[in-house]
Amino acid sequence: ESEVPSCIARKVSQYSCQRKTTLNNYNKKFTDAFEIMAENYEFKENEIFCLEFLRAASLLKYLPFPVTRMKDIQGLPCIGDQVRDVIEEIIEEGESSRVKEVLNDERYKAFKQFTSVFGVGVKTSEKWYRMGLRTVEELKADKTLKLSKMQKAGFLYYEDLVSCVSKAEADAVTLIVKNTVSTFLPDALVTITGGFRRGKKMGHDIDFLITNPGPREDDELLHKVVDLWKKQGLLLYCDIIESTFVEEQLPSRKVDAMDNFQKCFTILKLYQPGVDNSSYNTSKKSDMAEIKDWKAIRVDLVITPFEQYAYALLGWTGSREFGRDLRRYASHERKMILDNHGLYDRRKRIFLKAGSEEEIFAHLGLDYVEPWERNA
Ligand code: 8DG
Ligand code: MN
Ligand code: MN
Repeated sequence: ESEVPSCIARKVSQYSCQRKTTLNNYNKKFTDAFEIMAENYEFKENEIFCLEFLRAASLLKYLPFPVTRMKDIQGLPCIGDQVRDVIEEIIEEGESSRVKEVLNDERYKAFKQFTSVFGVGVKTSEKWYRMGLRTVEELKADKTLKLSKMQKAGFLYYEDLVSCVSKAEADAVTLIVKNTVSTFLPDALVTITGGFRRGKKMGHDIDFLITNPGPREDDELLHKVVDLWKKQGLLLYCDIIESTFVEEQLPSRKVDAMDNFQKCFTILKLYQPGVDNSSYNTSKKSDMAEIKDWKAIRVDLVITPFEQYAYALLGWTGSREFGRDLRRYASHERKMILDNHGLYDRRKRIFLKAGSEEEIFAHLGLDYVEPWERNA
């Protein structure tokens, strides 16, 4: 008994919200392969197979040991036939022929490039692929493409946006966001969420939740913040989505619910302290391009009413898979509906209030999982 890892001695839950998943992944070889398979199915809009591989990836990220034999995955949930085949190939051959096929697939390669542009999803990629386009270079060169404002920004800042955001950059942006918000609402609470709250050292963007304790709400806050950044020349792109929240409305039962908070998807200009332009500005710069001393960074800002803050925090902290499983667990195991605004008990027909994430886990009858253990 003492030699058997606890995750095997006890039955492993099929729900990632009942598992603790840190960033120590002993099975990257497998989970990278699964994520490529999942992405390919996402491009094909096959949600079922996509989720099958994402769930398997989450499960292997949780295992506290590297899988080396088929026996290691015996009795574990979330391992379907397709997943098992890929695992078997990787164990035996060191790599999977099915994954290699995907990586060499013309459609996958094109979609992978297209969707790396901010504002480009599967639908747009499909259209461009049918037009015979294959690479981002071809997209950039094609002046006949009708682009949204978002996609235009996506191409304009492409190189910066595909290079990941570091923890140091996230810290620098946090200071800017906190400073700006506090000039308008000194008591407002600004919290970093998303991957950085889970302890990641890199991200594709930086996510913030903003709330004002107490009764006062300010619908104008977000507009004031972005207006100031605009004036300061820091705002490269901004799309404000107004709140569509309706009181008393039942939480959304969709598994991948987007919420109804007022929010803003932005691209900010972050000046980089390391880069010094001054010597270039004084010397002969006629034949010398000025060094770019800033980086474009994707920043999401979400405004929440104070009573919904804990639910918003839980939802926006992710991971995506963790959030999906929380909602699935709530509805399948507890007859409750969870979304980023609240938790509804269908048996008691009441909304359950929560002032902290701990209280939400308690409402659901789940052990608390720390943010850094939600990397499912
Ligand atoms: P990354 O940026 O480091 O790549 O990862 P992430 O921080 O985990 O992903 P994200 O796409 O920035 O989203 C953060 C979490 O927020 C994610 O678990 C899903 C959740 N989320 C919501 N609502 C919405 C929404 O409207 N849009 C997006 N993109 N994410 C949302 O709860
Ligand atoms: Mn993020
Ligand atoms: Mn985000």
